[in-house]
Amino acid sequence: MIALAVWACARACPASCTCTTEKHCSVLCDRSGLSSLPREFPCEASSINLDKNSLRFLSERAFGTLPSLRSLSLKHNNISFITPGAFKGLPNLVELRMAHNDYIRYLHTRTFAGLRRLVRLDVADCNLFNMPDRIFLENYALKEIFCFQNNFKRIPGSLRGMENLTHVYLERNKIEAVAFNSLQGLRNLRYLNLQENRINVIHDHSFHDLSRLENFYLNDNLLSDLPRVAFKFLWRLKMLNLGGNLLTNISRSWFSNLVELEVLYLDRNRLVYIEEGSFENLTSLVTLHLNSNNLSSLPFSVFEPVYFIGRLYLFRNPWHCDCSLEYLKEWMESYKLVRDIPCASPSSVAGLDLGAVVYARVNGSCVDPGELNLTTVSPEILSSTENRFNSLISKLLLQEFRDDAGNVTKSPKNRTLLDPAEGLVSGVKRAAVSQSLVSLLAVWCDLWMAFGFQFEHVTGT
Ligand SMILES: *[C@@H]1O[C@H](CO)[C@@H](O)[C@H](O)[C@H]1NC(C)=O
Ligand SMILES: *[C@@H]1O[C@H](CO)[C@@H](O)[C@H](O)[C@H]1NC(C)=O
Ligand SMILES: *[C@@H]1O[C@H](CO)[C@@H](O)[C@H](O)[C@H]1NC(C)=O
Ligand SMILES: *[C@@H]1O[C@H](CO)[C@@H](O)[C@H](O)[C@H]1NC(C)=O
Ligand SMILES: *[C@@H]1O[C@H](CO)[C@@H](O)[C@H](O)[C@H]1NC(C)=O
Ligand SMILES: *[C@@H]1O[C@H](CO)[C@@H](O)[C@H](O)[C@H]1NC(C)=O
Ligand SMILES: *[C@@H]1O[C@H](CO)[C@@H](O)[C@H](O)[C@H]1NC(C)=O
Ligand SMILES: *[C@@H]1O[C@H](CO)[C@@H](O)[C@H](O)[C@H]1NC(C)=O
Ligand SMILES: CC(=O)N[C@H]1CO[C@H](CO)[C@@H](O)[C@@H]1O
Repeated sequence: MIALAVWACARACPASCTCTTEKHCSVLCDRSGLSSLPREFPCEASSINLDKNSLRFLSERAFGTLPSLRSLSLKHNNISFITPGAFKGLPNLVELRMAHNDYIRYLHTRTFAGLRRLVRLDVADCNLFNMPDRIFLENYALKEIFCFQNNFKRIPGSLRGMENLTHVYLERNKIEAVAFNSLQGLRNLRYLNLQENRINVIHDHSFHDLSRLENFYLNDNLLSDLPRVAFKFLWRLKMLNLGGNLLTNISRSWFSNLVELEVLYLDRNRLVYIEEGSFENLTSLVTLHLNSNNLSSLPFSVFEPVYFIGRLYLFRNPWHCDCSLEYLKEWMESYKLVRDIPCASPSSVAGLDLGAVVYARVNGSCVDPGELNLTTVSPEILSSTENRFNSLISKLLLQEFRDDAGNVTKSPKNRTLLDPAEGLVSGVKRAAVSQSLVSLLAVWCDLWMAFGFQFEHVTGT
């Protein structure tokens, strides 16, 4: 034994355990095949580890009186009943871990009686259905509660008013709603995890008291809407995860006060519409996840007046790559913080990444890529049509149509591409297609045959 000064720790060491005295008296009884508790522990014990045994039952004062005990771990046993007052005699216990006891199910109001110094409680994965409202009445010091992976259908009422709580883990339960008073009084909460529940409604003012909250997980629930000012008082919020819900519209009122928010997840929803100014007050934002939604446009005005230059995730959306997205292309090029913006429309650029779309300019203003309508053109031409060329062709077409309308303002360089070069294309039904279109396609085919690879290079792919 290392230190004779605390020999008592070793002396009363239970038969199936190891006791170490390196700093404090630690009693290690994990994986020892215990089906009941040892009769006695060293009275200097500072921590006891009983993980991975087959304990089934904790009687009153199950551990006797251990005034030095600060940490007790009972994870991965088969405890199904805890007698009220089981932990009496442990007045200085700071940490109690009981996760993964699959048969606990219910806890008596006086289960944790006497644990006045308890800071950390872990009852994750215990098949709990609820906790009595007054169960934490004597646990004034409690700061962190791990309750994930249980069967709660609502946020336990016992948490209400626990002003000293800083971390609450309630992920992977069956919570269906957040009532207006569920989280009342949690003024020191920094971390709240409600992910992977079944929350479909959040009542007004539910988060009213969470003014210190920094990390908030609401992802993978069933939310299709949020109260207008849900997050109004969450001034300190740094990370908000709303991914994996059923949101379709983002309201400008939701995030209007989140001036410290750095990361916002809105991925894997069904977003089609983001109201103007929705992100305008997010002056600390570093990352915005909008991927895997149903967005076709992202008006610049959603960011105004803040010029957002953080990372922007936009992949897996059916983007409509007209001139309204040109600013995003510029962001892609100037900041390298945006990438993967697949265009679903207009058809002339469908399948291209926004980064590969070349916007034409007429007299300085951007010209939208057009819808391609080549149904009147022969199949051979259609089949040789490549997406990357569609972009270019559509622009040339547009330019040509403008010329037809009488506003010819091309530079000589661009103009030369439009010089007539008839007769090269066979199979085009001239009757249905304008003369200029024919000449254009002719030039295109000509160029394709002659300079295919160089051209491809020029179009920026
Ligand atoms: C665990 O406890 C439950 C209920 O008390 C019992 O049905 C089950 O057989 C026990 N499992 C083991 C491995 O002891
Ligand atoms: C919070 O902690 C303080 C100081 O330890 C204590 O006086 C107070 O009663 C606690 N509040 C609650 C609701 O337990
Ligand atoms: C979403 O926004 C669109 C466009 O403003 C509107 O027509 C629609 O009613 C909104 N849907 C919801 C659920 O608010
Ligand atoms: C942004 O903050 C300002 C100042 O607090 C406020 O007037 C404005 O309404 C906020 N914007 C939004 C979209 O709520
Ligand atoms: C995407 O939005 C369009 C309307 O803009 C709608 O017709 C379509 O059903 C939506 N798709 C999904 C998967 O929600
Ligand atoms: C192009 O710009 C010039 C000078 O700004 C202007 O005079 C002309 O009307 C413009 N033409 C078109 C087609 O917009
Ligand atoms: C394409 O042209 C054909 C024949 O002119 C017309 O019937 C069809 O509606 C057009 N399609 C589009 C998408 O404009
Ligand atoms: C062409 O330019 C004239 C003025 O220069 C303008 O009135 C007209 O709208 C323009 N037409 C098109 C199709 O841009
Ligand atoms: C006036 C005009 O459309 N100029 C364009 C000519 O082509 C070059 C390269 O494709 C463009 O950068 C110009 O804007």
